Amino acid sequence: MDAYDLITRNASEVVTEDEVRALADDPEGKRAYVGYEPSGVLHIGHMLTANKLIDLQAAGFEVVVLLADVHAYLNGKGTFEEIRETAERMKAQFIAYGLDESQTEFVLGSEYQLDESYVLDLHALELETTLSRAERAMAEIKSGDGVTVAQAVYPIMQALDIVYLDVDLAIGGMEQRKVHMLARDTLPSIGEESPTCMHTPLIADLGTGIGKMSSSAGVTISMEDTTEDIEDKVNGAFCPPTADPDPTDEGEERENPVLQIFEYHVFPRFERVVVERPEQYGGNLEYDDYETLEADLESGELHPADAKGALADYLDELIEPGRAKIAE
Ligand code: IYR
Repeated sequence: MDAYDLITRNASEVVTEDEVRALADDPEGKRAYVGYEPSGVLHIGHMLTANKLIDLQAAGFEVVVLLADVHAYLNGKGTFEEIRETAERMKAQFIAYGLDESQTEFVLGSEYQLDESYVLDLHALELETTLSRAERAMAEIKSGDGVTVAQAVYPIMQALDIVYLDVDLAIGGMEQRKVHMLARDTLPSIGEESPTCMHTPLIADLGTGIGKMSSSAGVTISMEDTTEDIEDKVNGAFCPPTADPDPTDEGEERENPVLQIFEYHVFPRFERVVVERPEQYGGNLEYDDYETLEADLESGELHPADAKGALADYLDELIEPGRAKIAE
């Protein structure tokens, strides 16, 4: 796989392709980052962007993980003390998950976001941003009803992080895209460059295939899950024999979350996927790429129950080191 393909694999959106191609041509010393609000334990959403960071490390990028304590505070996630404790625990879980400690810079937002120059630049950017734009940028990020002033400051700070962390590429899930577009539009007004961004897909709700999986509603998979929890959740997942299920009768779009997790979590981390089956049902199936597994599910060669069994095993393996870290 060439550097551009590795850097962009499984991305939903690349802004812009030309800009990422330029970075891929000479990745040495280039910096990419993801920011996370410290909250709870690592779940499958964190792991999806972490997979992208692992790809970027393999492509030669320097990787920065921002543990966004001030952002979590502004979004009502607790006291600073609680948030910082959570940040420490999440850092250990990221390393257990596979982010090489010697190649990853972990930064706490409060290490620089309270500096005078940052605060003055923040105010300059506030002058360039309408309240309605900040509110729109937060639509898929804010917690609770309504938008507080704190939550309106949040995306403006996120834009400024790209400058202060000196990164060449900002990564986030698709729910971050409006914040990144705000950054692209407003940073030039304070004399900074428009940042290059890349967004990873959102995985649908495991049980229904509708909307997006979230830790606050419905079923998610996290590093707190036992092997049995994972088996139960995956067994109960929506998995029709297609990657492109029909919408519901009410017209809601649906995805196949089992296939999505194979595509975005399992294949990026394992060279070969083995679906174990007794000899009487045709014996084991082996896959070197996602597309062949998808085709076999569609054709009926691979039964959803067997696909789920394999998925639970691989997810369990991915989660185990982080689970052990939490238990320490
Ligand atoms: N908005 C993110 C957290 C976050 C991301 C970045 I990239 C920042 O620079 C700051 C905060 C979230 O929703 O978790």
